Amino acid sequence: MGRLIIVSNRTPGKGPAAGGLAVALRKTLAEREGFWFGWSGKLVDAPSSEARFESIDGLTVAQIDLTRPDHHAYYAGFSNSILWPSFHLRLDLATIEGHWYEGYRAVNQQFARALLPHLRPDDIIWVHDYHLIPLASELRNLGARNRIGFYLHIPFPTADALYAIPHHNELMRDLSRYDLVGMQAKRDVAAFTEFADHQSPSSISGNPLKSVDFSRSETAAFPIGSDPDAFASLAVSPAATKMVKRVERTLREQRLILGVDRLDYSKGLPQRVEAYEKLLANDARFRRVTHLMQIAPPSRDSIKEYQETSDALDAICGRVMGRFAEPDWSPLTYVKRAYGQPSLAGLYRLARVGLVTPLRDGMNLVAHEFVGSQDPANPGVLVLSRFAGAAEIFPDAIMVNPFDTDETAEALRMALDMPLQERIDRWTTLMAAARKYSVDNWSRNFLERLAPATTSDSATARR
Ligand code: ADQ
Repeated sequence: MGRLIIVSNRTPGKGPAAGGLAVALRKTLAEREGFWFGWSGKLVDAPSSEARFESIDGLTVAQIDLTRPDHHAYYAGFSNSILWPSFHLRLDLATIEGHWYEGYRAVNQQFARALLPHLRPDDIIWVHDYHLIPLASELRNLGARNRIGFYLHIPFPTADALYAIPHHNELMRDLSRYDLVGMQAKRDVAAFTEFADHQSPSSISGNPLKSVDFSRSETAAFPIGSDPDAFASLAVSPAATKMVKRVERTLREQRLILGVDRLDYSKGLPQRVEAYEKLLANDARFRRVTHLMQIAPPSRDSIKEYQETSDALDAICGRVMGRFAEPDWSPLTYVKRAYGQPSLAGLYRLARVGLVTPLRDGMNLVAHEFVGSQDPANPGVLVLSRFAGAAEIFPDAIMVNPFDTDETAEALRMALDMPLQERIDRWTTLMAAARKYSVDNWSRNFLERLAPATTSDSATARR
């Protein structure tokens, strides 16, 4: 079995891995040998294509440094001000500066040059996310013949949004040079296929994609997940219980509605608070007995649109407080900080409602983590956006259109009024789906498809 080389924008740092994804990939690496390659986090004056290897908590990591201008164009620029908003169908928030593409391409070339000397012919390479779409092309241009897979963690855009991206035809050509392209949801594969099919000879003449040959590249959905049983244990761990006790003291008998998200415009945070405001305005019986807690650590805050989202959330939280708070009751808590997984698991379990209402999301792991953390005898209810990839695998959530705050308010009412037996029935099905789509199964399925030899190796081993 060949080694596995994982490539992502950043490599995991020291200390306990923050997310389930990093834990799962580390586990896969430990089983197969190989290393994790990415940017070190350091900005330097002169570009270098020398990778530095080190062992971090038993994981072999190879890193390169980037120059400040290259990093700006590649990361804050092309990746997060063009690709992220366009792939999330927010062209209104995109800043289309075509020249950023050069920095994006240059960094991908630098990754390829630094990685190539360390590759063996039978290494399997697994590239992660929109920052690195051109990496297979750049490696192949340098002569790499390895199996290379790509996984997109965010949604794939509709054709119109894709056309708005500078150099979109090169990016599609880049995708065609992977052996396997993995997407989160069937929705994404359908959008990709529709786009790829346009290049057939019978389509509109002059289509710039006419010459892209997708015949050697396979595209399929591999829905990512969490480790729901690990969350079930974490949720009753001493660290979780400590957090739960603190919050219970201030909540008293109020029922908790919980949101946990990076502070990102794709997550629909102002709309969510507005829906809660409507719940309180429409039905006085929910005042004084419910509490919304929104945990939203800032992210990418050098980008103007992220600061504006933060301001919008500040404003609406202030408005709801001003409108409904009383000297002895506060309708919401808004915390702009990150917490460890045990604390989050405890809060998920304490919540009567998990409010996961992104306007568009690749999968949404918070939905998975919320399901995993519930008490089977008294589970909470998941209110979920139909525009999260998670909607495809969690049909037993209460599904909402997050743009329609009246509908979300009504979903909150249903969730808060839901009888115990219905909560148990819905959760049982959700938990079965969270287990089926666990992060371990995700990585195994992807790698088995990327490197079929692995399948026969493991089949032989089982016999
Ligand atoms: P994200 O946009 O970051 O991920 P999500 O899938 O919800 O969104 O993952 C967020 C992770 O960060 C979760 O593991 C969550 O526990 C953690 N997190 C959130 N708020 C936190 C807080 N306050 N403190 C600590 N941890 C917090 C992208 C895509 C998603 C896709 C994932 C994985 O946008 O659609 O599901 O990658 O592919």
